[in-house]
Formats: sequence, structure tokens, C-alpha cells
Amino acid sequence: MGFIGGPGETQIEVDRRLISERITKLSRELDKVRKTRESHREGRRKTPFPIIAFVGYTNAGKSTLFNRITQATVFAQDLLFATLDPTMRGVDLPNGKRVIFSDTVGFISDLPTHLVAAFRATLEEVLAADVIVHVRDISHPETEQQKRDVIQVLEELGISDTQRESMIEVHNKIDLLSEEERREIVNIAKRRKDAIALSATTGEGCEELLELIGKQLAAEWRQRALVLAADESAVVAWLHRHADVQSLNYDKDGNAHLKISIAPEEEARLEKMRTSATASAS
Ligand SMILES: Nc1nc2c(ncn2[C@@H]2O[C@H](COP(=O)(O)OP(=O)(O)OP(=O)(O)O)[C@@H](O)[C@H]2O)c(=O)[nH]1
Ligand SMILES: [Mg+2]
Repeated sequence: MGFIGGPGETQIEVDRRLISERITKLSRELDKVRKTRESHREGRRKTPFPIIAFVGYTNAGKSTLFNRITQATVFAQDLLFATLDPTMRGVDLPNGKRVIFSDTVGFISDLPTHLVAAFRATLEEVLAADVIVHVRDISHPETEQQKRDVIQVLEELGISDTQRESMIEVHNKIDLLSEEERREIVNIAKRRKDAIALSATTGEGCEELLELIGKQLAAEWRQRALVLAADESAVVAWLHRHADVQSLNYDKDGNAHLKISIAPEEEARLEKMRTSATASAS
């Protein structure tokens, strides 16, 4: 009994074989995830919406938060990749801005060395994120160590300065804390501009997270004034979808005078659109 190996195989040899089989299987699975993601990434780059990536230690509550936030307000039926990749979903923020949320694979310390590379590869799409949301299990006894591990992985991955500056920290699972601890954690987060205490399970604090994400996106945005000719109404419509239109007035000639706030990449698109329109008109 308990002896399931071939003739002459000791229990330790059997264990070793089973573990190595398990590792091979895991490697293969990670490889598959990476390949699928690579093929989707191409399509994703073309999405006109900013990407918000949830990262964090395993079990921190990323998927729970992802589901809570995206279930209430999902609009993604029309986006092809939403059906291809369940870890990406679209949401309208409270300020009306449309974004894509991305759930990622959780980080685990003491990963076997040869799995680390595969794991990192699955995380690479975080580099394409406009805002990184670091989800932490604030009720976990090792939450500080976990945070350090995650930050180290992100640094090694090579996140940009802008990503580092706009990173949001979610202190999740506050429902598991005592009343006193809870008050303290909530207050600490309130004093920081870049942190939110919440519970993905009860939903408490989730709305504030969406507001904060909206603010972080807007922080990189540029304010500008713009005059568009009467025949550029398509551009005005486009701006309503891709920028924050703060004011819009028409003069007697039908020119539109706008004050907008716009993300750098959208501004580049806007310039391109207007140049090509002028070129084809002349
Ligand atoms: N009490 C409580 N439990 C939570 C909360 N958020 C998540 N959980 C639980 O924590 C466990 C892990 O949640 P997941 O959302 O799967 O965690 P994850 O970060 O996606 O984990 P990985 O995918 O492994 O990286 C689940 O049992 C959740 O029900 C919370 O706010 N409060
Ligand atoms: Mg998950």
C-alpha cells in the first residue's frame, strides 16, 4: 500500500516524479496562457480606451474585485476581445470615461526558478496599462512583505515612471478586520492620495476606487482650448467620446470653441485626424 511506482521505485522517487510531472504541467499551462495573451495583446493595443490593470499577491482579491466592478457596468459586448479573453472587460467610470479593466495572474513567492520567467511573461501586459492598481489583502499577517515582493516584481518588469506615479494601492478585505483596525486602515488610506480601503466582497469603497482611477487618468491629461470649423462636427463628436469636454460654444459662423482635457495618446490621435482631414480637403 502507498507504493504506486514501478518495480524498484522508492516512495521518495515516486514523490519526486509526481512533483516533476506537476511542474511540467504547470509550465505548459503558463506557456499556454502566455501564448493566448500574446495573440490578444495585438488586438488590444488598438482599443481606444485606457487600460487599468489589477496586480497583486495571489489570493489578494483581484478577481473578486474585477468581477464586482465589471459586472455592474459591463459594456463590453461589442468588443471582440471581451469574448476572447475573460480577463479584460470594459467599464464606464463615474465621470463617464470608458476604460478597460484587466485581471492578472497573482504573484507567489518561492516560485520554482524555471517558472519565474513564464510567470513574468504573463505579467508583461501590465507594461501596457495606463493605471496599475495594486490589490493587497490588508488583513493578511504578511501583507507588508507581500507588498514589497509585488513592488519588486513590478520594478524588475520595468514599469515606467508614469506608471509608478499613478499607481493606486487597494487595501482589500477590510470586512475581515476588527472595528478598531478597520477605522485605522480606512483613515490611513484617506490620508493618502493614492490608496483606497475597501471590501471586494461587501462592495464598500468600490465606488471611491472608480473615482480615484478617474482622477489618476485625468492627472496625466492636458487642458487645452480648441477652435473647430463648422465642417469638423465629426471631430466634436469624437472628442465627446475620447476626451473630457468642459465647455463648448458655437460662434455665429458655426465654429466650435472648446475647452477640453485630453490624454496624451488621444491628443496625438486628434492631431493626426485633423491633419489628414486638412490634407484630404485641400
Ligand atoms: N472577506 C473577504 N474575502 C475576500 C475579499 N476579496 C476577496 N476575498 C476572498 O479571497 C479569496 C481570493 O480571492 P480572489 O479574488 O480569487 O484573489 P486573486 O487575487 O484573484 O487570487 P489569484 O488569482 O490567485 O492571484 C476568495 O476566497 C475571495 O472570496 C474581501 O474583500 N473580503
Ligand atoms: Mg484571480
